Amino acid sequence: MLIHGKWLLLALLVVGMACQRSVEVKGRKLSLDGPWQFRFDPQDRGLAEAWYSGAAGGTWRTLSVPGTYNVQVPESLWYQGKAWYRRKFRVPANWPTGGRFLLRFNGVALRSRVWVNGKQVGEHPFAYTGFELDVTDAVQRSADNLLAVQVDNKILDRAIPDKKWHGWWDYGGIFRSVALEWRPDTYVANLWMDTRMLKSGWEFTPTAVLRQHGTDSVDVSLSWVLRDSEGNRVWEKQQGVRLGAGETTVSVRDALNQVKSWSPEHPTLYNLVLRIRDELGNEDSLTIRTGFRQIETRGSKIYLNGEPVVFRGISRHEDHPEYGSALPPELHRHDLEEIKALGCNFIRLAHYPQDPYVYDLADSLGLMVWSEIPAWQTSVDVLGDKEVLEKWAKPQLAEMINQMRHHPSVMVWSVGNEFDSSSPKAAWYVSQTIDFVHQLDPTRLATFASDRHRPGKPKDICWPYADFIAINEYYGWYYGTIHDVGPMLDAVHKRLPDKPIVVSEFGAGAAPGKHNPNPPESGKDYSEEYQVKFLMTHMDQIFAPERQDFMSGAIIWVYADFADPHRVGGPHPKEWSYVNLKGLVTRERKHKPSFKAVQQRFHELAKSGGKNLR
Ligand code: ADA
Repeated sequence: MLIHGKWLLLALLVVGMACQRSVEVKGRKLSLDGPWQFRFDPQDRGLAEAWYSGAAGGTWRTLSVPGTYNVQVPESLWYQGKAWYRRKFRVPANWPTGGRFLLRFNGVALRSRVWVNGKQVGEHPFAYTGFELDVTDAVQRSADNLLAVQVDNKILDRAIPDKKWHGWWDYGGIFRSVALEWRPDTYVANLWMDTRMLKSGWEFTPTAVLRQHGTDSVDVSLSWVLRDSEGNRVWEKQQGVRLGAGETTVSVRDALNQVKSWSPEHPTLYNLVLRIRDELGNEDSLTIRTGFRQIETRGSKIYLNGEPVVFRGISRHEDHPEYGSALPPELHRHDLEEIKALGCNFIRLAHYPQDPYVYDLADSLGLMVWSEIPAWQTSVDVLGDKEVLEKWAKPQLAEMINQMRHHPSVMVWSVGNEFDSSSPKAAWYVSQTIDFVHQLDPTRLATFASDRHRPGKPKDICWPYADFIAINEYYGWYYGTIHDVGPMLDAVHKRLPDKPIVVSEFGAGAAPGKHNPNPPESGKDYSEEYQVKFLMTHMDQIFAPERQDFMSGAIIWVYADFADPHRVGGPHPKEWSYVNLKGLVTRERKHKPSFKAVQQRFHELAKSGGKNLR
């Protein structure tokens, strides 16, 4: 079990299984979190001067990992460029001989290269998905090893995200956990379970990726076991497979009558264990927490486990003044518990894959998840480039899906946010990426968030490719009045009557303590009262009984205020420069009045099945 800090251990004792990490490996694990040496490299000298080698002199300071240097070194808030981390580690003496050493990084922003003992062992171009490097050939067993990482948070021109990205801070550094893992030569590299509702009971398809490092084929026996949360065995299966060198994907399919489904109201979880044993008796196993769920669209509605579902959602960034993007587990837990208490059944992880622990929390608390790659307002010239699709979009989507697909809470994969979806280049991107997502994971919905819905402006032409229409709207903030939402939704529905619609963003800024007893109907008022009025009026229209046939929910922008390089000048309050103020809570998580107002409305909506009773 992977445990982060004392607090989680405590919580584990209190609520038992609800706090477990969702992936458990049988091998050995050495955490590499803690103090690392660190050095900025603004002139990009590190590579030529071999800062990855033990001989690299110069001044290195100590920074704690996970962390982001933009926050840990206050004068570097705006730093964009290269920086280096290094630390020593020793393989624990009691670890088995032979086998493989894997370095596992949960997130290094924005891009990274890794060396062990002076040898480059890999690189990773994406900030928000994890990566694993097989470092067996570089690691020494009974001496110190030097691990060095070059990071770079300079934004690239033709990439995802690209230079148009300014939606949140481009925090750099090793901002999520790092570990060294030992596994036998043949091991379970990934495990998930797809599920499908039958007339009675569920069909399920446990699937594993097995990795075999020898050159010859080996015979391996597989033992699959599914247990309920009390540890009772509800299903098992044995099988033999012959594995060649490299990766093999193995699936079994079966059906069960007596299992409970996963839903936000009853987030029932199961443990799936795959144990493998080779001819020589070497064993490995991987355990995941999983659940039985089905999300689908039929006509203009979304269905969860065969019943119409209405999303009561909120978006959330990974951001805090003290930690930047490197939130400690207790803060992730705090946020997701508050979001649940707000009456949400849905969370949009905006605008990038978040810490694996966030998905664990969503599984156990009962929050449906929207997970997205950071194609944030990406230029359509970039999105329309075949090379960008192959190098930045597909692999980033594949990493997100392969790393998070075992979570029963995940319902939506998003291919991006607010690019110019009225352009044919964007339509090509959306059709290609949504096809790709469906091929990889046919059990989830795929979409993107669109802002091309304003009357008289160029129209979205990408919606036909998406499983449902997701609309980011700010009527009464950036344009129009707070009363324009309903007519816009009706117009979109008229154009595409067979697609469900979800409002994927709506929000207004509120500066803490700013008051206006008579808030207006439009404009950037920034009072706490206007934020409440804006959100309530929008929800009146979105959840109106006459829109029930095509509306499947609303996702508020945003849970907490966050650092945003774009929020400066104009009507934006000076004392809140660089802070996006659309949170229901401040960056420090202090409630604004909107929190209570939304809580009351979401609880009413939960009771009425998503229909306004007012
Ligand atoms: C956009 C964007 C969000 C956020 C929001 C805002 O819709 O998708 O990331 O920046 O605007 O606050 O204006």
